[in-house]
Amino acid sequence: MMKKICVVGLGYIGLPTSVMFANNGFHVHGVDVNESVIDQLSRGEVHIIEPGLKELLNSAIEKNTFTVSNTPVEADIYIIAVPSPINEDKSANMRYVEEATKSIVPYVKQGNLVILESTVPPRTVEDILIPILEQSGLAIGDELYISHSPERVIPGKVFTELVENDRIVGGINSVSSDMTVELYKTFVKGQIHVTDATTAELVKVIENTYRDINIAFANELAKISDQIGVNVWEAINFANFHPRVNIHLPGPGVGGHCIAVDPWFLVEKQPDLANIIHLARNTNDSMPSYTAGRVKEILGQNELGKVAVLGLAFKANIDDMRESPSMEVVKHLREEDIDFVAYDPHASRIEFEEQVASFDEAVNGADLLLILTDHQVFKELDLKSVRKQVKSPVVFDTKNCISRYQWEENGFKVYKLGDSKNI
Ligand code: SAJ
Repeated sequence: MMKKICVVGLGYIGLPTSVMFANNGFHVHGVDVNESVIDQLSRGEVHIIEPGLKELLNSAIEKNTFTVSNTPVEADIYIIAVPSPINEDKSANMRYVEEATKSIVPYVKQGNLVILESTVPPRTVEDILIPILEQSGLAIGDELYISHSPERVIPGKVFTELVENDRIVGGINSVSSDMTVELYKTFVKGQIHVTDATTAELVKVIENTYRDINIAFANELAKISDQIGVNVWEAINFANFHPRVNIHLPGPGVGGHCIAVDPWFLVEKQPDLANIIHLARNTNDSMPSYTAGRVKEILGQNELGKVAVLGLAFKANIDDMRESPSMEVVKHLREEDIDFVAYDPHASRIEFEEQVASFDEAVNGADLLLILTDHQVFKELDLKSVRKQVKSPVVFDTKNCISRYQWEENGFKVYKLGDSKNI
């Protein structure tokens, strides 16, 4: 008898996870509160750009192993994969996790397993999920099993990483862990590491916190290098030849709803102890205004006017502008009354007044090209034609993604974030 899984939350984790199980011998019922998501999925359309997703979705629909609606159904296993954002004041917003957990209480039965996949503050399973699921009347740990198993995938490589990456499983007891390992073993080829729920919650958060702190270190090095005649990119590159050094890369800020979010969970939990973690967050969040300040200096030094902002997405070659440092930089340029237009080749729609729909419209008559996202297309520009389009040939590359030599060969003055050696 085909086991049934109910996945609550069909975002960039829940939907790929659903279609992965639906193509690996399970019947999956997907639940989302967003009616347009339900409508699109019912028509075999996807609201997330991810290689392989549409094909896997349609093969599951054809096999009739994937259904969607806005309410849960009775199932053997429930997976909660809803957003776990932070509020304006950086506190954890667990509303979606709470609502999703409450929504399955009327359906859970003896012997069911509930898995929380969302990235959450440590102790969420113990302090939020268990009290809610107890309302089902089932004995938690004996009649209803619970675990946490977070994701590590990155957009663009989700289906490879879902299978290849090691996975961590944290059950409230060993039966819960064993059932969860059994489930993921159906497609996970990476090693599955088992621990308790709270440790698993902490592991996921510290993976991203580790990255945030290391990016903050790189950003601080960029600021120092801007003052002492060093090119930070050259220095980091050479330092990383040390067999045990892996310094990350500077940039105009840290975006996305993971690295810029998860460390705040620890700051909120233990504000007096999470000092380096808090300072790293503030350092990374200072980069958009630092970048805007450098733009202002460059404009002043060269008596320049219009800026063409190139790159709005929070990372290369995707269209996600939510939580993007570029949007923060744009806000600072506006506050400084700097004349600018903005363009992103992956943007699916115009989201603000100064945004333009084409590269040509952005660079025509520009005095300064400001590269904020290292999209591949910015590395392959026809520099001879760009040189003719701009009013002044000056570029400020905050991601070290263009060749100084090539651009200087084409008559451009090249600035780079953290490089006061080559100006
Ligand atoms: N960034 C830097 N310097 C760097 C690396 C990244 O400034 O050296 C910036 C990027 O430009 C971007 C932000 O940080 O704005 C986040 O970039 P990312 O490459 O970390 O991308 P995410 O957030 O999509 O993926 C991370 C990954 N976590 C780790 O690498 C530890 C991914 O494995 C997680 O699954 C994901 O967060 C998540 O969902 O938690």
